Amino acid sequence: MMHWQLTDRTLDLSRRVLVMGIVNVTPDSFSDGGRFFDPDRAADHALELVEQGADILDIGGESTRPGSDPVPLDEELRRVLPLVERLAGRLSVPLSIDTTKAEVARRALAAGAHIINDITALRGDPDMAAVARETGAGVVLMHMVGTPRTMQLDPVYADVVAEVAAFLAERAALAESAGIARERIVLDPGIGFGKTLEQNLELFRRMRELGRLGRPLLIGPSRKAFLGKLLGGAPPDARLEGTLAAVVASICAGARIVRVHDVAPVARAVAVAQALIERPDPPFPHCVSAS
Ligand code: HH2
Repeated sequence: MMHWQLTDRTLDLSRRVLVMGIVNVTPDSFSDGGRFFDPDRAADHALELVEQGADILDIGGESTRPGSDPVPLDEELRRVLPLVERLAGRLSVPLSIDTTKAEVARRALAAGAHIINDITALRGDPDMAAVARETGAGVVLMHMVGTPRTMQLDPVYADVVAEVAAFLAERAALAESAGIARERIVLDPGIGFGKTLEQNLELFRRMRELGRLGRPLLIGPSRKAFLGKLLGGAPPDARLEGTLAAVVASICAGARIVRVHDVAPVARAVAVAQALIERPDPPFPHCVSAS
């Protein structure tokens, strides 16, 4: 059985692939910057994503698109806290806070969030591990080379999959030694974070190797630039079908959580992919079955 333990509940990852819906309260996110910057609109959008089938909401107040600059603490708090306060207690689904700052995580968790999604895998803020330990939050540890400002300049790997796997194993071990229980940790290879098109594709092709880490995997391919490149330069709003294909490929490779903008179509694709793949008898060839 595969479970993810959060502050006040446990998510069962063995039965269903979970859909994490993205709520960006930012003026500059790469695909939806500015659309939900207003707190009322962000809250409406969050409720809509839950109606569409989101199992988790991931709230972010800092864009991490390639080339982006960090947002000051006060500003990030101003963006995300009112939304967490408004949603916590009103929703049945857990809330994740997408931040690299321990103070943002601490305040969001105090306001009712359940998960810390840290794209630096606890490297960005020396206090983040303590916040996770003290609150009992679920934690997403993601692979990234450098920072969002620099990560796409010239990413070089001898073996991208082996290096991502080694990094995630090391960060998970470090988190555990800092007192964060194993059951609280989910790993993410960080699609598009310091990876060329070829390196992203190799991560998809060999994703099942990351399953050998023995931890639940979260994959975030939604509307990302690698899809635009595969689709002849399609802009973010023309990458839905590409996102669906990447989601299905991820599920086939064993991913248990997918982080996406387009919750309704992804939830439908996930339901069908799971029905196809996870029939144990006979199992769908070449895919990893959780059952
Ligand atoms: N991708 C983005 C942000 N946070 N967190 C995890 N764990 N995995 C991801 O792949 C991931 C993430 C980037 O997407 P988005 O939030 O839409 O864009 P922006 O950073 O421009 O707000």
